[in-house]
Amino acid sequence: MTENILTLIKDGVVNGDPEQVRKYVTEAVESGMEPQDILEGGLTAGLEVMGERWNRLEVFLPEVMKSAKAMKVGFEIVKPQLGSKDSDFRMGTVVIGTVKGDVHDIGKTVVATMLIGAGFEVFDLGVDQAPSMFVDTAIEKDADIIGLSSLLTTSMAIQRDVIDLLDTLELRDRFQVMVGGAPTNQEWADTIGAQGWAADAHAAVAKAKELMETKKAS
Ligand code: B1M
Repeated sequence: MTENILTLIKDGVVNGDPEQVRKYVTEAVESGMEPQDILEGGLTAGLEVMGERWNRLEVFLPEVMKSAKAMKVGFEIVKPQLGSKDSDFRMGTVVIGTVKGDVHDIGKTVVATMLIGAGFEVFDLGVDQAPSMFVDTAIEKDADIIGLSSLLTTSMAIQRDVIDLLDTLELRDRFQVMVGGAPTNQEWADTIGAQGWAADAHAAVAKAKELMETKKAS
């Protein structure tokens, strides 16, 4: 049953069919399935298929956009299940966004939602954001962590620009910087001097908690 419904969700994303996604994600939620499993085993799995097809030149931009839209319909349904319960307790404050030149927002939004679920206060700037936007908002919100998402090899350099701007403004010690997104890795994070890197949303939550410990200890 679980396998079946996840396959139907995945196929709905692959086919860019929001109604199929809505129907089976709702069914999965109502049956008590873990939101994390729906997200990873169904919704994200569908987009991964599209990424592989794109690499093989089997699909083009309009199909991928349809799939991304269908995925978002499903994500909106599981999102409340991943989000935090009302609480005054805050793990820390994160300003997150996708960097300038990059409009991929799904992974960043998943990370933001998981951080909220883990008790962080999150300010999501959206996509295509300039370094100054991250830094200004982090100052304004007195953030602990700046989270930078990049899905393109060409936009990765903007992650470095944010760190350079913090250096220029002598704010490097005030914020922990976490980077992520498909083309990034630990080596890249080390190269640009980011304190954290995470491969996926699970790892991002664990890393954010670790960065808070580091911050408290310093
Ligand atoms: Co684009 N795209 N895309 N795309 N797209 C990729 C990223 C690509 C790998 C596809 C490919 O060629 N195989 C490729 C990038 C190649 C590269 O540079 N290395 C690519 C390209 C080239 C492009 C365009 C340039 C295509 C064109 O126009 N010719 C263009 C660029 C537009 C721009 O940004 N300026 C483009 C456009 C698009 C769409 C608009 C059609 C659409 C985005 C829709 C949207 O986001 N609203 C789209 C999509 C959907 C994809 C793929 C298929 C799926 C991305 C996704 O949402 N994955 C993608 C191929 C792929 O990744 N397999 C591809 C699901 C998501 C849950 O995973 O985003 O990886 P992901 O996020 C993960 C982790 O990376 C990590 O955790 C997340 C959750 O687990 N993570 C973080 C992400 N951010 C993090 C931040 C953190 C920590 C972890 O800390 C702060």
